[in-house]
Amino acid sequence: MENEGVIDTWLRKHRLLYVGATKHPFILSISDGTIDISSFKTWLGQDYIFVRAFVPFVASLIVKAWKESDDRSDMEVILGGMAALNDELEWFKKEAFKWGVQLSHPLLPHKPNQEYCRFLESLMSVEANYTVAITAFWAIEAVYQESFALCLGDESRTPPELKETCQRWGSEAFGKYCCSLKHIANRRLKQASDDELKKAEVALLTVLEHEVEFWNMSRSGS
Ligand code: HMH
Repeated sequence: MENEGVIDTWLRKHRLLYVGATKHPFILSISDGTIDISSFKTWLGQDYIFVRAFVPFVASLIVKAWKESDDRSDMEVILGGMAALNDELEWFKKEAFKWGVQLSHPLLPHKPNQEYCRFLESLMSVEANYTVAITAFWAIEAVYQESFALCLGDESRTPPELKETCQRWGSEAFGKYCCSLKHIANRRLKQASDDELKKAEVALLTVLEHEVEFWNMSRSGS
């Protein structure tokens, strides 16, 4: 396909892993209504920790976009994502209170979460490449978008008390934002060197693997 971007080519190549991350049993259990609420609570607490680490990652992307991007609108799109994270952290606190989940001490990241956050940190360094980091950023957001959108479909039996969570990432607005990120990543990848392309593809795979582990962790509670 002439107009197909690099990302769609990679998603086709790594389809099984992508499906594993976006249609994980944890998500399927939300959408069919069989979710064990203790798994949801584990996910909620752990994702709050993840999102806190995600903020400096997005901040580092704003710096990279400002320094390196050939398109001014990149920074505005990323800044919009950052603004949404401000809201998101407040939402986590409210939601945690609702479910009786303790977000302060002694909430500690489980190993898969720690490893995922460490990966984010590696992409935050000044040496980390903008194209590679924006590709990872898109993948991180897209997995949640696709996963939670599944829980909002007509066929889904998502428990009403989890609808708001699914709406956060599964909404059309979040979908549009992910499209903007994909557009930026594809534009950069089109001009990238072979070395950058290789690294960006590895970063995409690494995100998908971490996402699968994150769902596994939420499901098993450890
Ligand atoms: C683990 N991946 C994880 N948490 C999130 N909140 C997102 C992606 C999307 O922001």
